[in-house]
Amino acid sequence: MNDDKGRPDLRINGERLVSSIKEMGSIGFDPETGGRTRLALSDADKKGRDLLCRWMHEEGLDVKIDQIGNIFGVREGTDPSELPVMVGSHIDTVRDAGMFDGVYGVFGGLEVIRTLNENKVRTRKPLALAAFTNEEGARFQPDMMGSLFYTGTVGLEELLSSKDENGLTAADELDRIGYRGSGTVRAGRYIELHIEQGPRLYAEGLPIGVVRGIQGLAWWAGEYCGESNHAGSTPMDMRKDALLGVAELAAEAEKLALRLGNGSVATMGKISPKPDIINIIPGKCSFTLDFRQFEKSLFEEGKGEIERLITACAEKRGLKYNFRKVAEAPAVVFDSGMVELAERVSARLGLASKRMVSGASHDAQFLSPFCPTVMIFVPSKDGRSHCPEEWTEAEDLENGCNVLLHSVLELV
Ligand code: HGY
Ligand code: MN
Ligand code: MN
Repeated sequence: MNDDKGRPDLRINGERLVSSIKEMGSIGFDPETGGRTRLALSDADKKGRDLLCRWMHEEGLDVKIDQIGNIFGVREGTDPSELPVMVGSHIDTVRDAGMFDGVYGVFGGLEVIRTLNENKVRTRKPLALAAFTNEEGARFQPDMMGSLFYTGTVGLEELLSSKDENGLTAADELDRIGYRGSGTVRAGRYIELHIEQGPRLYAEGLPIGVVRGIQGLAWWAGEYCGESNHAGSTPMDMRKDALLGVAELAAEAEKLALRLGNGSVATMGKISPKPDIINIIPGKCSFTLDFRQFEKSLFEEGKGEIERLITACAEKRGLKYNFRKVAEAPAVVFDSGMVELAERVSARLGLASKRMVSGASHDAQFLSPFCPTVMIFVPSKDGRSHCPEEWTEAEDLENGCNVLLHSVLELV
């Protein structure tokens, strides 16, 4: 059946989409926390990859794995000289994650392909489904490793030499789970469907966000070194407490984000005092910092200030310090034609949308300079994400996936 412009008037199968997301959500599930953990290149990530590849094969896709473990499934078009329209996201998770972050974009893309297949729709251009390696950066930094490699932004050797906290390299883990390949698929355009992971769509009761850009992200890992000593017998004015220096740094980073304003955010997500014992003054303390901002000059100012604060908070207490930047993704503005396409399709489907900037980083951030790119967001209940409470209603998942389907149909 076609619409009045001759386009196939299809709808995706919402129940099938939700059941696929739930099946992936059972991999790495922890009943105690209610979350699931599929850190990149772990056994759980391998199980998730195996499931995705099986489903890709069942849809007749040509599955290719590249040198960093990115998975591509290609549905061929009638004109082999055309570059594919690519859709996708990631299936790795943070620790104790919800089931939608990343998976929605991958299985939303798979649902589009299933819908085209069951309706026997042939397209001129190929359609490629991508699952990028280590988008989250929860185990190996930098995050968005798969798209950094795919777009040639960072070299393979540098990425593969990244170590997790146990000293295991990405290269060894990629080999261990059997996902180091040699294929690739070039994208002509890229669309990433994702949950918003923030509060705006849910608060405004809007079903669709059309993402016009993504804010810049910078991550650091550092360590302060002072002196371990007895908690009872060391007077307060004779201490070199590394944890206190880090605590002050966390508070200063918050003040900085508030002072810069304009959506600036700063987070110390991880600290690790040593020896981590109740009656010992922490002689060492490692930490991470995450700073984000959309506007270029404020992003630059914030990054400089963070590095100044790391130095100042250590020196104030006579602590030694070291730190390095472990990830950086500049802000991007998406292709206006792709943004307008997603808006037009939403309106045609009777779905209200708003243009927005993404607070979270995504592989689309690196695909964007490489080929015309856009993202489609759906609401996250109460703006919760990167936690077990992450939730998106089935109707919203279905709506977003229909916007993806019809955006794809206009491009292929
Ligand atoms: O935005 C994030 O923290 C993630 O790496 N995508
Ligand atoms: Mn994600
Ligand atoms: Mn995430």
